Amino acid sequence: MAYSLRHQDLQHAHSSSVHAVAHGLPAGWSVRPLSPSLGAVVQGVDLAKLQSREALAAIKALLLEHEVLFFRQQDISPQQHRALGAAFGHLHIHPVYPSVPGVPEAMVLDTDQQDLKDNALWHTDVTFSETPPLGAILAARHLPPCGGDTLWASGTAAYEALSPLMKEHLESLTAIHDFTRSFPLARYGQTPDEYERWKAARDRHPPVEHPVIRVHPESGRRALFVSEGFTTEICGIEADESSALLNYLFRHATKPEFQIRWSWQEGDVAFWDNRTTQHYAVDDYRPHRRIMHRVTIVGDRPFGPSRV
Ligand SMILES: O=C(O)CCC(=O)C(=O)O
Repeated sequence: MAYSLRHQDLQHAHSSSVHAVAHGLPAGWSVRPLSPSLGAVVQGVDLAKLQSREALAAIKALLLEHEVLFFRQQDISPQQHRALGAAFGHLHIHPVYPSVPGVPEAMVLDTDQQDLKDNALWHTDVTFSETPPLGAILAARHLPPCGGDTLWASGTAAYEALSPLMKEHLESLTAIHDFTRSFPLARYGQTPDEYERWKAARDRHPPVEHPVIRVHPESGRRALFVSEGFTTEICGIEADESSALLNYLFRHATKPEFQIRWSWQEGDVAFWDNRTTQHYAVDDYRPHRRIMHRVTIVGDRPFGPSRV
C-alpha cells in the first residue's frame, strides 16, 4: 500500500501546526492544560460560531498538542454539532448506535435506551474499521446528579514511557481489531431487527490489522495503538505470547500517569484525537440517566514506523 506522507511531510505538518499556536491564539481564547501528557480546557470559544480558518486551524493545532480539548458552557444544537465536526473532515455514521432523528451523523448514547457496556471499557473509537476516526466531538446533553465521568489516556505518553528495547520490539508488530469484541452478538441480537443490524455491521467490518505503534499522520509522533475494547491479538506470534503482551500493553497504556478524568457539567463538549488516545466512560451513576451526543470524524488508514 502506498502511503503518501513521508517523514519530511510529517515534520512539516507538525511544525506548521505548532507554528499556528506559537503565533498566538485567536483573540479572547485561552488554554489551561490539565496534565503534562494530555488534556486542555479551551476558554473563550463559542463552538456554535466557529467558522474562521484561523479558529479551525487553532483548534487543530491545540488538538495535536493536547490530544483532548474541553469547552465549557456551549450551546450547540445537533445540527451545529454536525457542522462543527464536518469542518474537520468527513463524518462517520456508526453501524450500531442510534442517532438524533434527522441528523444521522450525531450518534446518541442514552442509558435509558441502550446497554453501553462497550464504553465502560478502555477503547479507541471504531478501530474495527480500516480507517478509524481521526477524532470525535462529544456533547453532554443530560447528566446524572453525580458520577458519569470520562477518562482519557494518551497513547503518545504511553509509548514514550516504554524502554528503548520494548519500543523497538513493538514497532514492527501489528494487531487485529475486531468489531465483535465490543459488540458481541449476545448483547445485540435480542430482536430480529437488532440482529439484522448487528449482522450487517459485522459483515461490513471483518477483523482488521493495524500497527501496534501508530505514527500520527500530522505530527509524526508515535503512539501505542491497542485497546482492550477492540484489539484481540498480536499478529505472527503464539496465542499465549499475544495475550500476555496485550495484557501488559493494556495495563501500561492506561496507567494513571497517562490519564485525565473529566467530570462533566451541562454544556460541556470534548474533542479528542482518536489517533493517539483511548477513553473509558465510568458506569457508576445508575439508575440515573445520562445522554451524550457524539459526532465522529473519519480518519486515514493507520501506519506504523516502518512506513515512514
Ligand atoms: O459517554 C462518554 O463519556 C464516552 C462515550 C464513549 O465511550 C464513546 O463515545 O466512545
